[in-house]
Amino acid sequence: MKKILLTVAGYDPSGGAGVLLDVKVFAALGFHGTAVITALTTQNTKSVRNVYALPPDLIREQSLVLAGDMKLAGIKVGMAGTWENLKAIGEILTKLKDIPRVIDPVFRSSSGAWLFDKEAVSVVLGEIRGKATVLTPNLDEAGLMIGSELRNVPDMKEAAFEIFRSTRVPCLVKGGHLKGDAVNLLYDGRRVYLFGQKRIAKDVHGTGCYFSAALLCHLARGKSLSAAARLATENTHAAIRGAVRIGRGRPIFSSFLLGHE
Ligand code: PXL
Repeated sequence: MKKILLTVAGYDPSGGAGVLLDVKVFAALGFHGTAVITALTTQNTKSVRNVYALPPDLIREQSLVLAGDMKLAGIKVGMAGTWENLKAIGEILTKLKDIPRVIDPVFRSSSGAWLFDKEAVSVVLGEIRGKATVLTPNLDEAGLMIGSELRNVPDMKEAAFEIFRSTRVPCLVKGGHLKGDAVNLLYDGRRVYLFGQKRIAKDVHGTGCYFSAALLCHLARGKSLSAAARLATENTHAAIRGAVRIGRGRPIFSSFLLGHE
């Protein structure tokens, strides 16, 4: 039987990000995917129209009903929607403390729409303290968490240190939006690791979701955090190559044949 992973995230009807993408990545890497939805969005490959967060009790109920039945091998948290939802998710993460837990702190879409309470961003650090295996902010999200803009690898390193100091959770800052090559930086509380890839000139929607979902798969398979981060970086790079335009907007991950042997 396949191991079971859970994603707690938002619903993007295009399938380009959120729970639909996560479950596809889980399946491509050999897992059964389950999904608790935190918010519905209306969007297409061009932009996000609206975000409708679900109430925190509904997130609690979806998670408890599921976890009461089956053994989960790992959990990934994506878009929470609201501060109240993040608190409910925090309770779930505390209950599931013996399995790999990846938190991708999604605050804003690439097209600029807010996917989380703007006012609550700075207090997120306290809520997730000690509750995860790794945090995977992108440049923008890490910058919002520490209150300064990140432009280069030294900035990413400082941000990862500061985020680790205040959360006690290892931090991987995704550098897909850097100028020049894409470099992911991991600080696991002891060492800094860099995972670089040549930039592919393609603005793909859902790369952050893809990376954190793949990272969870490798952790659930028993890889160390640095080995899992290296593999997930490679998977994401291969997948970006294969991304396609299914609508009139940005390319998304649609074919799952590449890079998943
Ligand atoms: O890529 C961030 C993201 C995550 N989750 C959902 C989204 C988006 C961006 O649009 O819609 C559901």
